[in-house]
Amino acid sequence: MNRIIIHVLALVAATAVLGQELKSPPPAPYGPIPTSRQLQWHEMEYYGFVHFTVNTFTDKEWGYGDESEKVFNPTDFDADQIARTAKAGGMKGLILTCKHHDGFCLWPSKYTEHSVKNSPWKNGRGDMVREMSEACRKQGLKFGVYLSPWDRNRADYGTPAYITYYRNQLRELLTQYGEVFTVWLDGANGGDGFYGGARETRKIDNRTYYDWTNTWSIVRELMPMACMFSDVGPDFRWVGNERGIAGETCWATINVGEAVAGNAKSINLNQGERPGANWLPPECDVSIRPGWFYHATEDNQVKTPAQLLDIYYQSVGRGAALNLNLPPDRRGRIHENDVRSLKEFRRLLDATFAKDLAKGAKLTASNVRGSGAKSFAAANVLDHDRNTYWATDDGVTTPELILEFKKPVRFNIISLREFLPLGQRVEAFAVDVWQSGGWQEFARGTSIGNLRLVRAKFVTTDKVRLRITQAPVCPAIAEFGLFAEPEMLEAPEITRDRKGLISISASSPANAIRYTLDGTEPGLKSPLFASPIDLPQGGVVKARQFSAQQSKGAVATRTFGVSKAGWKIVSKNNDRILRSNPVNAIDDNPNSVWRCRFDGDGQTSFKVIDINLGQTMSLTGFTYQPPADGQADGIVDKYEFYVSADGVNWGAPAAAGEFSNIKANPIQQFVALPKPVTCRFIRFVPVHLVAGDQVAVAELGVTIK
Ligand code: FUL
Repeated sequence: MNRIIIHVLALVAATAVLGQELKSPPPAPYGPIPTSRQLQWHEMEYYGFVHFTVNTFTDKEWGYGDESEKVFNPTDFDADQIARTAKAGGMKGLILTCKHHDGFCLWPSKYTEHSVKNSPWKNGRGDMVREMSEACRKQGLKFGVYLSPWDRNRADYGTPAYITYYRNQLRELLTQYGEVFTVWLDGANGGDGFYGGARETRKIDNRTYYDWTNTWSIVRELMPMACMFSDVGPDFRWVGNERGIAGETCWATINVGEAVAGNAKSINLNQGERPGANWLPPECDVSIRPGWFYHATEDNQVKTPAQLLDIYYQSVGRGAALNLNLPPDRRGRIHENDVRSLKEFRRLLDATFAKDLAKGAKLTASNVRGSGAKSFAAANVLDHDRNTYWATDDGVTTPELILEFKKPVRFNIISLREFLPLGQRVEAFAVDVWQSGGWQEFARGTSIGNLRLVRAKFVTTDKVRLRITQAPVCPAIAEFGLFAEPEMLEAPEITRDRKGLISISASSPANAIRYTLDGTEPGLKSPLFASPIDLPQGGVVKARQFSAQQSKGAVATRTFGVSKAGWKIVSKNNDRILRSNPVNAIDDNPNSVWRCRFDGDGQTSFKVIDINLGQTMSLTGFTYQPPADGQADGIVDKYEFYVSADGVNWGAPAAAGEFSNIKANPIQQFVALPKPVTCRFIRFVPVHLVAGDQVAVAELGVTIK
């Protein structure tokens, strides 16, 4: 009897809810909407890359494809340490470079000999893809695969046979290693390579050669919930740079049109497009170090926790996903410096987002859909559930929501999320705070999408107002939060002037700066910075601020080559130098750029930049820094480097080669000479440019023994 009553009551309740829902159905979706696999991917927000291959042992960013399998020999590979580091850093998954452009496979593929099976690692019996996938699962991380389409090792690259090879490998990866959350399909292709000994340049038509539609269908068949990356999807897109930064306005939608991977110039990858025909949200990929692969020379250039936070706010905080690369070193472990930085980054994130100050606020919405229907109530924005949302009646596109607090709250971050199954709806919003009896604008923005974090100056208030200021349809807001970052002193700025003197500047004169020159972290016992430091041989400078209360700030690190104080440009070919001053190339200021005419391929004897170093030195390497203005024009990607005792006799190049991946990642390039050379003059010869007809040099430098 009782059971019947309960059933009847349940039925009555259900009908009431249904009745209310029928009166106020959910808003109709707007524009393109995400698939269920994209929704799953959106929830990840932050995961990592693991770049590991022969490059780790040859100190390259792009292997040529002719590397012997014998060079691949990690001395202490530890998949668990890598996965643990990622987990401790807050990541939700890891994507391994199972095969990079050099073609070397980290698993014993049955389709090639160019793999771990012919390496000394575990006497050829190891399988790194297996170890990494298992270590990820142990840590509760999802596992993803990077399988480079460009293969500089294969003799058949460029022919249909290679496509069959590629697809066979993809099948191996998707059938032998359990669940895969992402398949990362890179668009890079620099043309030349080993190609089974042909050593030539092979141009493929990236619109047709790979026949992507049929490769994608393999992924859909074998791993239906895996999301695929390329410049243009099909599931998520590249953000257009390798700095990890999405546009301030960043739409999940875009018009793919005719664009293909490696050929997506026609569309705005960084900001997306609105209106856009495709739901294709961005992933921000960036390395924790300057390069994608481990180089010991970059041990002091690991991004600081503060830099990682800036990236987080400009990627995850703009609706994109963050894919942060952790490159294992030659042991096969994540280096201590990277572990330390990542851990502190995670601590700062947790300290910020563990407590939502909006919780408990009294809410007043200017409108709630269906005369206040519970399923669309404003309270849904505070429940930390991305599947419930506040929505307004159709036609109410610019509503307001007021949060009132019993006790004032102090915060500097707001967070907003839309209910993605209904599409990206909001085009602009603002947040006001109640100050001295009136509303004052605290922040404003455009796109929201998966997440929008606005980081501003701290404010204390007892009333906050969210205003949706532009939307073509009624909004559907899943979350609204208020957070406070732990206060942290910024890293000081370290600069070196033309005379070679190093200065360190504090953000406030009340703070003390302490520094080290031996690569260790500055502490309270480290020397105080009082006057410019002379560092003629170059080296590593680390510095941080201490407040009057002795609380310590973020560490700044800069690595300097030999001081350029006594250097002179002695190129005779001034007729070829365009208006900018050649000194810009040796003034230690990467923001000033020397541009001069370039005569193109084959003109390798053309002296572009000759420099008198002012004294005889024993050089171990040189550096070339391209401009960081985001323009490909003028960036050198093939070079020759000469040395001379007298500036007259030069001989054969001391080094020649490519600056690989410099187009997508225009960072300072370091070239180690095969053996140290004694000289007083150096000559840098650009042999090929990424684009344009003017060479651009932000800085040239040298390293010595
Ligand atoms: C690029 C590649 O060329 C780089 O080497 C790196 O793998 C990066 C993530 O993608 O396109």
